[in-house]
Amino acid sequence: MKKILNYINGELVGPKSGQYLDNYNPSIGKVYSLIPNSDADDVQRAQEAAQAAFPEWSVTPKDERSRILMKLADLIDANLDMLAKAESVDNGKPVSLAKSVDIPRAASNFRFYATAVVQYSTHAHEMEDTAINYTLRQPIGVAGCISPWNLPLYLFSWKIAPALASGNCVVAKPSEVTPMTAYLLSKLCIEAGLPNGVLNIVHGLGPKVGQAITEHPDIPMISFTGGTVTGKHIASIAAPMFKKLSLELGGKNPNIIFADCDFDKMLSTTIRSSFANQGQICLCGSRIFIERPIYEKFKTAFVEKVSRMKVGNPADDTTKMGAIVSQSHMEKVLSYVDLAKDEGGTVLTGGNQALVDGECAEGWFIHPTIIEGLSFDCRTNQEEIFGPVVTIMPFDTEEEVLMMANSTKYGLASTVWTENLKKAHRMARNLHAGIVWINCWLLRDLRTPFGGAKQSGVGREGGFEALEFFTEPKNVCIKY
Ligand code: TXE
Repeated sequence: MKKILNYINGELVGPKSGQYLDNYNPSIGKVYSLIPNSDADDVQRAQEAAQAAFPEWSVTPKDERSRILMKLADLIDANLDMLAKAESVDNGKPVSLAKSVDIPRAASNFRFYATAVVQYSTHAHEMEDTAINYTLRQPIGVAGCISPWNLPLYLFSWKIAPALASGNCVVAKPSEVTPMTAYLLSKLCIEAGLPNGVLNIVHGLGPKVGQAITEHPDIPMISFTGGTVTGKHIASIAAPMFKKLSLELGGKNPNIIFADCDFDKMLSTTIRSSFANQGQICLCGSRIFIERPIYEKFKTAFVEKVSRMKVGNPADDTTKMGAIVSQSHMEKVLSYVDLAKDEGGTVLTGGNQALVDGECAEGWFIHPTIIEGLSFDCRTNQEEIFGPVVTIMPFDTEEEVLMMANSTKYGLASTVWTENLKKAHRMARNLHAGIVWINCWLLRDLRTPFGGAKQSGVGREGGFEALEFFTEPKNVCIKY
């Protein structure tokens, strides 16, 4: 069986313990490869390699760092088909999605930061005829990057690209649920000529490898994307150590549809924003609020289209919905459908495991699910489900929908559909969220700040925000 290996000091190596974990293909429900069950010893080796590489990498001219990251981006593009297939097998997402979104976006992340770092400039503050201050932004040392399973290579590269571009070395841990493309990336790093030790990838379980990275005294910054509970745990360790922390956590995003919207555009985008990647994107809109005059029209059209969505083999180009990432996650999502029924909800379509013929007969699939009849403050509408399950609710006024939209502990993203510009601006100002999409969804400009308010996280990624996170500002004051 194929063995995934760690990438430490430029070499592909097994874990010190010699132990491996099973890695599943969720669309067939079977183990298809093995992943290192690494521990604190492997993290220590990776940290030492990164620390040793730091003095040279941190003073390598930006143009040279940029050139290597550009080459890595080119290699990702050149291997698009292979990487997309691997991502689809590992995660369960349709190969067409991996090919059009995940893998191209991973290449864009490297390309974006390879160019951003050479465009980046710092501030100067002049005190009239007394003195001039200028800000130096220096790389810090070894960065710890911990990423989740939903957009494996996409979110992994979103962290390591700015960390490397700004001159840090990295110890990274991809999710143990979807380790494959990070492993394939390590081979491309070797091919791209990334110097030994600059990037180290340690595979394994969160409580072992992730914990060891978080606790390591010589890893002074942690960039994490994942669940809010894990984020809280990481913060409780990192904060007393005064580490720099960037936390991208969960969401329970509202999708607010006014009666004056462009109905057709709204409908097709709402299908995507509800069910792309089987609803396993932290930005998916899982609570859909519809202005009462178009509630019945929306419900009929939405249910009709969603009930015809093809759930099937992710390898098939016509599949719109692939497999859920793991059996335990499928069970968690389905338990929320039971909860919704207990809370008085009516399932309009879906609500159960989908059975797929052929080689996927044992796979973990769920029909896209729409539920109505729930109050905005019930658990189903307050807790993150992170699967293909949405609720629909009518509303009458802007004040009412804002109150319901802002009622959760999360504040990641939100979507508003209206042709009224003033209303759009009002909603954008009043929504408690790090991102507001008006008449669109997941339209991403990589220069913009990305992240959430409230329990959706701390700090922002994206654009120069990430370069600021991965550098230490130093003010130099010179008296005239
Ligand atoms: O996340 P975890 P999981 C949410 C979503 C999902 C839930 C759990 O609600 O159901 O999180 O998903 C590592 N110290 N999101 O299980 O456990 C872990 O190995 C250090 C939202 O994937 O938070 C993995 O690499 N690290 C989200 C990473 O943390 C630890 C995307 C994320 O795992 C650790 C995915 C520890 N003690 C899930 N324990 C988003 N916002 O994008 C685990 N990890």
